[in-house]
Amino acid sequence: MLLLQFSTSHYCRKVRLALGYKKISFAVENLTPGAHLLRVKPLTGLNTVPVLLPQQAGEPEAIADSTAIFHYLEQICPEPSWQCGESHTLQTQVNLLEDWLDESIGTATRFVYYHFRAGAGKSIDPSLASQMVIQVVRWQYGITETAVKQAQCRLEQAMVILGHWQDQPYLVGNQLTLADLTAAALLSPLALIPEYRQSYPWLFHRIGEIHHQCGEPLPPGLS
Ligand SMILES: N[C@@H](CCC(=O)N[C@@H](CS)C(=O)NCC(=O)O)C(=O)O
Repeated sequence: MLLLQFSTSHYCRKVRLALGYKKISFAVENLTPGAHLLRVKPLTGLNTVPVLLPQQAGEPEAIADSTAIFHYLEQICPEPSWQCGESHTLQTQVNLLEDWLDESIGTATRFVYYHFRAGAGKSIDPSLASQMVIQVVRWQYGITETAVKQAQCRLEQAMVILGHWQDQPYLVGNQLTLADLTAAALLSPLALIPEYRQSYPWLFHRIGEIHHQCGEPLPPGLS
């Protein structure tokens, strides 16, 4: 299996956690943002990574989108499972959480993270090359002051919604699910931002636990 990725992308981290949890061996091909289109678009018709290439006869050539990759991995490798057994109600909760984290919270994290890296967190890498990449990303996604404020509000609400993670190891039911993997990956960029580290220590504790469980190196800020 080959994972086409950006090494810093939290959506690619989500897939690495899933592969690690299932103990599926894989190689990565790190792409350069911008130039990645030449590699990815002919395979999937989309602009985004992660893209998984199963590289096996009889399997699809390429699977785009982290959620579709999760479904594919569950199909080819059911154990260890990340489903909620027979409970349709719990599985629905997992699916809703995963979709919300993917569509809303992963984006909010991106906005807050790149805003931080361009301002108070500039010292993490003040090099011209890094700051140029950050400015391009801000332009590409429309990361303005107003949009960042909205994203911060969404994250504040998310911490309330996910608050029960403080007291229990899993977001839904009593085993690890897609919701835990998705939250651990898509909130991980916040580990570099002191305000979040101070306000939500439990979140980073859970993110660390899940990375250990999946054999994935900790994200920057926690390593
Ligand atoms: N919903 C998608 C989101 C993936 C995504 O946003 N990927 C970003 C990197 S974090 C990307 O490839 N951006 C490049 C672009 O849009 O050109 C997924 O879950 O795979």
